[in-house]
Formats: sequence, structure tokens, C-alpha cells
Amino acid sequence: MRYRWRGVIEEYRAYLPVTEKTPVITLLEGNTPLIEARNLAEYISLPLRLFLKYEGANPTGSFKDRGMTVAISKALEEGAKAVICASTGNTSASAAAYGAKAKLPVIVIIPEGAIALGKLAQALLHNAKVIAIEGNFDSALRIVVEISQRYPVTLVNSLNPYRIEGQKTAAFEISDVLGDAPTFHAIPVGNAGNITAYWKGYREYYNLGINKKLPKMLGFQAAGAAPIVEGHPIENPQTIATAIRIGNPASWRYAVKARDESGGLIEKVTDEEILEAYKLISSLEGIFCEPASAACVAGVMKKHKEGYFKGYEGETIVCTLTGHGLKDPQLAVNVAPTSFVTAPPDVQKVVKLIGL
Ligand code: AN7
Repeated sequence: MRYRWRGVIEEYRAYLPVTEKTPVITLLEGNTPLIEARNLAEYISLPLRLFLKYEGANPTGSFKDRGMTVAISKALEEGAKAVICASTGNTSASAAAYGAKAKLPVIVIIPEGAIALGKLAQALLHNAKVIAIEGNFDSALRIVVEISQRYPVTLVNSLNPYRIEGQKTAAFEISDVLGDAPTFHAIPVGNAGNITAYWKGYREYYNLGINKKLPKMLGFQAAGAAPIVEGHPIENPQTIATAIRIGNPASWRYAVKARDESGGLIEKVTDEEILEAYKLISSLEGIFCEPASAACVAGVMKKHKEGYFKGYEGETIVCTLTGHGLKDPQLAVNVAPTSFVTAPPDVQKVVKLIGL
């Protein structure tokens, strides 16, 4: 074998809190495509080079795998007997998969009726113990934090610093491909762990002299779930992008730090803007992401309309597409601009319907 990607722990071992003693639990996550989105940039007349970091290409279909490989490996090293998380879906899918691989029991607490079916299917099939609470993500997070403090179960939400450590490798990969940090990095913000992780990764490469510049971090929340933008927790967050339906983010202050230290911003986009971006990404670029992921592209479109990128012509901007569109196929079918037509099994009739 000439070359094989070994997963983020082996590929970035020198930058991660692991030792030779750490049992590495990996599904060979990472090494996801960084795709230049020329059609989309042209369509919205964006005079920058736009790249999409397609994290839906991770083993369980989201960026969570980068953090979970580290969190589960360290949990195992530290003798954990079980792990627990609250989730809007993707964390639970990832924890369940890596827990299965590590033979560690996984408990996930989800908001009832508020996670995409694909994510629930993953958690169940990987054999996690799934409890749907009659409440939202924020109440689920409060419950798992308390349980992890009182019982011998390890928390694997992004409050666990190993999650952030693993997730920062996405910033390394982008830098390794581009040869430096991009000028802007746009990212959806929910519990705010990922924007924290990217900023940490970019700062580390910069401090080591591997990168010459630092990006401006552009975070985007859904308008009905935008506590950081509004400046206070949202009691009853609402958005079609269920992954980021979070009213009181755990890493709130780190997100604000990333915004301010980088000279970036955290703003909100409406569900309509999210769905428009979601459809454009799939129809113009051939990339199927979930609605929460599209929030950052929606944000870039909005800021571009406001003239925010004036003076940055030719510079690079990366958007992180955090999760795979197949997580929520029903939503895709519901909002798709086209539907299908039904025909009898007859060539002439099918030809007529095609319009040939
Ligand atoms: C597709 O799974 O919080 O700001 O519990 O699944 O780091 O929270 C998911 C978050 C963006 C926001 N895009 O990232 C969970 C969870 C997708 C996501 C986010 C999530 P953070």
C-alpha cells in the first residue's frame, strides 16, 4: 500500500493531547474535500475564491467525527465505563458510532421530535441508549452535564476539551491544502464548539509559523436561534435547521473571542435564506449538505449583498459544510424546487414527459 489516510489522530498526532498509550479509536475521519465552488461564486457574483469544506464526507456524515475520535480515545484511555451526550442529532450519531467501535456504552439525550430522522437512525443502529426528552437541546445539555458530574459516565459534548482538540484539525487540513489560512472562514454556529475549534487550529498553525496569516471568522446563527447575536439566551429557539436549534451555547464566550480576536463577526440568517443557500449548493455545486450547514453560505451571500467583501477581490473564503444532506432527506424532498412525475411503463409516454 503506497498511501493511506490514517484518521485525524495519526495524521495530526503532534498537535493533539495523545500519547503512545492512548488507544486510538478511529473510523478514518478527516481528509474531507475542500471544493472550489466556482459556479456558486459566479452565480452570486462573488469576486473571491470560494471553497466549501465538505464535512458531510466524514464517516458518520458530520464534522463531529473529528472531535469524537479524540474524545472517545481519551475516554477509553482514562478508563471510562460509558459516555453520554446531549444532541441535536449529529453528536449522538458520532458518539454512538465511535462508542460502538470502542465497545463503550453510549447514552444520548435528544430533544423529542426535533432531530432529523437519519441521525436518530444512526444512534439507534449503533446501539446507543437513546432518551428523547420533552424539552429542547439546552435542557438536554443541562441534564447530561449534571449526570456526568454525579455518575461515572464521561461527557462527550464539546464542553469536553478533547472534542475541540480533534475538531481543530479541519483548520489544519484547509491550511495544508491552501498553503495558508484563508482570508475569511465562514461557519454555522450552534453550541459554538466548532468556531472555537477552528479558531484554535488557525491560531496554532499561525503561532508555529506554518501559516502566515489568520482568517477573519464569520459565524452565522439561525435567526430564531441566535442568542449570541441577540446578546441573551433564547428560551424557545426555533429554526428549520434543527442541528443549530440551540438557545444557550456552551462555548458562547469562546465564540465571541474568536469573532473579536479575528476581527470577524457573528450574525444571523433567516430560514428562508438558509433554504435558498441549501438549494443553490446542491443545484450549482453537486454538494448535498444539511440546512444548518447552508447557514454559512447564506451568511456569505447576505454579507456580500451588503458590500462586506469590497476590497478583498481575489482573496479566499472557506465555508464549512458541517453535515451531509442525507441526514434529513424528507426536508430535501419537501423543499426541492422540482418534483417527480409518474408515468406508465411505456416508452412513448415517458419520452413525451421528458419533452424529447
Ligand atoms: C450539521 O449534534 O450541537 O456550533 O448536538 O450538527 O459546534 O455546535 C450539532 C451542531 C453545525 C453547530 N452544523 O456546531 C449536536 C450539535 C451541524 C451540526 C452545528 C451542528 P457547533
